[in-house]
Amino acid sequence: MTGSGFSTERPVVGLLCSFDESTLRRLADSYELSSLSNSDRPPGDQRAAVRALVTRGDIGADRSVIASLPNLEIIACYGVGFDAIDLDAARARGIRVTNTPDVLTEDVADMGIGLALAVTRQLLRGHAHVRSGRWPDAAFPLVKRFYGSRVGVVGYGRVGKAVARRAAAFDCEIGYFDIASDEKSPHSRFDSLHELAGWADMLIVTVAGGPTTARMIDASVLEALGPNGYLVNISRGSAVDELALLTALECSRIAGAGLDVYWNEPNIDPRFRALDNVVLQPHHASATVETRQAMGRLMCDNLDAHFNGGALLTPVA
Ligand code: 8YV
Repeated sequence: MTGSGFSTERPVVGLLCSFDESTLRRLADSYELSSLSNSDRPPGDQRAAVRALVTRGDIGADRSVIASLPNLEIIACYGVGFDAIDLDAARARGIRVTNTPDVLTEDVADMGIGLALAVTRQLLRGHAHVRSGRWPDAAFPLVKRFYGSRVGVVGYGRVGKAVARRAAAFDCEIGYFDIASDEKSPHSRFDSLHELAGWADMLIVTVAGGPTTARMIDASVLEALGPNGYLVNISRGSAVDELALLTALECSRIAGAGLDVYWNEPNIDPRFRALDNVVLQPHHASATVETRQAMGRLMCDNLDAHFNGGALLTPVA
């Protein structure tokens, strides 16, 4: 044992959050675990022992956490999005960073289509209507069709393409907006987000988070989407100007929204709770047992590769 209380044989991994059970077991099988998530900063010798940091996409690792771990070698993220990790701070110290792409793509795309169906077909209100016992006295109003609608995919990466594949099975017409053009895509690329929003019945946002996409869905995009249009966001809350979205929903400037992500998670703006034209999810797009286990395996495989001197499987930096 060292002065920090850790065995010197197994690398010490700092945890910024909790993980699914199988991931925690696998981490504990190979590493000494040190919880860093408490607001009380662990003592210096405990921090000095930490050689790897594991975190989630939404939590990331900011400059101050990185600075507090003088012997950090690798940050392994349990998520595809690494916008909350300060890559510059990591790079400046030669700290490696990995994420978990691909394994969550299909589940995230399922959530996109699930929200699209839920908000247009008003599944949650229909459910509440039946459960309330009001059905015999009052017919549930007609809703909006999803099948055959025009779907504008914002961000045409892995998740965007998986959403497009699913929407095609609903006979939707699909257009996309992305800085990169995909020559092989059967779908039309729009030159501007506003044009896409003006054309689409529904925008499904799948972009990566970070400064280049911050607030890209702003009041003018929502205005172009219009009073019959819907917004689904399965990317990052930061991609949407949330105050503009709340106003658009409150004033029926758009028809509705299906949201899995928000600016301030989990303490979302309380105005969302008063709206009946939204379907809200608790940042759960990748949260199936199967996918979370796959994310955990990939995160641990990256850690193992680092400590065994092998090539990282999915490096970000
Ligand atoms: C999860 C995510 O929220 O992969 C991402 O970028 O946002 C999600 O899969 C997260 O990383 C695990 O909690």
